[in-house]
Amino acid sequence: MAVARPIRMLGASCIILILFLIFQMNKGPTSIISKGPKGEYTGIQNDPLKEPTGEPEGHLWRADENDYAPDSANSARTNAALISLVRNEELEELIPTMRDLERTWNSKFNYPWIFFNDKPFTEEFKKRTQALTKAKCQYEQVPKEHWDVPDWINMDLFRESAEVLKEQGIQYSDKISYHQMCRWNSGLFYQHPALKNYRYYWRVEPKVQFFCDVDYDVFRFIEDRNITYGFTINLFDAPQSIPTLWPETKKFLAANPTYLSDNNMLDWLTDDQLRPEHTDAANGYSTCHFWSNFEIGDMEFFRGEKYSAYFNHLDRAGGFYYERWGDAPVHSIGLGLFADAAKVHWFRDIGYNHIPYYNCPNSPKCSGCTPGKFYAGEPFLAKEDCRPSYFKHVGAH
Ligand SMILES: Nc1nc2c(ncn2[C@@H]2O[C@H](COP(=O)(O)OP(=O)(O)OP(=O)(O)O)[C@@H](O)[C@H]2O)c(=O)[nH]1
Ligand SMILES: [Mg+2]
Repeated sequence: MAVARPIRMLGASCIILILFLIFQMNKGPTSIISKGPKGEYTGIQNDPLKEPTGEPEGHLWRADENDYAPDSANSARTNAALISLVRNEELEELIPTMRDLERTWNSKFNYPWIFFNDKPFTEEFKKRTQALTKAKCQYEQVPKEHWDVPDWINMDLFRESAEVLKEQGIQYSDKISYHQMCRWNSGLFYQHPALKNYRYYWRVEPKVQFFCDVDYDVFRFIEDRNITYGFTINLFDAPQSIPTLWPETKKFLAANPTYLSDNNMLDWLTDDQLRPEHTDAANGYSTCHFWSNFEIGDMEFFRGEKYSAYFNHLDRAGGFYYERWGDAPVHSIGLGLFADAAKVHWFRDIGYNHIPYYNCPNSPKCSGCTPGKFYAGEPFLAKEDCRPSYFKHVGAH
């Protein structure tokens, strides 16, 4: 018996619809990562920064409701400072950065700026930076014993290792001051006498940019929530710069097993799924880190027994000189092991750039960057984004 044509068409449509629904149901959630022809990670997909971003939840301290006058003895400010290690020669690059941060945030809250240098600051540096803010500026020299290469470092070995790293394309590996800077930022900045009475810091580097109006006191925000550390960008590192960092870390952990936090971030530190060859080359460490040219944190964490002992262990091992350990992986591993993961905060609302990467939220408070754009430059930079691993293992709080 012949079936009428419209009925045949209807039947076919139903079958196609059912097949489509089955396919959709089995497809699983949309992936956050994109992959290349060999299945390799090529960058984030569906960047959460494209979704509208507002202010964080809960009570926020505002400049129009509280006393944030620069000279007020009873101001609402907590004991915190903006800190910057910088050279006199970087003044022209620091000025636009200071202007950005003053315009978007600090002109409302007037936290002091403290500048650090291994050399004395020039009068011009002092005059021109103080002119950019109503807040107090302080100029400090790094103590010689914090900056000098420690006496247990063999300089011949340093020079030989630097050559090898240079051949591997590791930037600044033969520049001794770069190693000194990384070591100081890893374990000595918070020991500077000028920071003794401060608890919270916001690290600022010359040349970085800030894009969004932030209308709440970020230091009060982290204090109220007992946040240990805040970041904007999560990146992979060059494994050749840190081959023995993870093996040294494992030795330290084996000797101090009780130091590990109950709610640690080991899964993120040791992820071997996103870029397995990186984890392999770094001997078990994914190389994922908080990009430390931006950090807002609680120095009590770094001054505490666990991180101090960890830094001293690493310092003695020599990798700040024989390799090119950066303060970013060292801080990040310290936090990942000893801090409570719930107390690490992604400042998704603070629009930020340090060449070549961005944290650019989709918010009417921001201008000058493209929401969700992670890098400027060659497309290979996309795969340096480690956020998919961080979101997977730690979350996006
Ligand atoms: N006073 C002083 N500051 C330094 C020295 N080396 C680096 N810094 C500062 O330390 C911070 C990090 O140095 P950068 O040269 O920016 O290192 P980086 O961010 O890894 O490299 P870039 O990608 O070139 O920015 C910056 O705030 C510099 O101004 C130094 O020898 N003396
Ligand atoms: Mg820099």
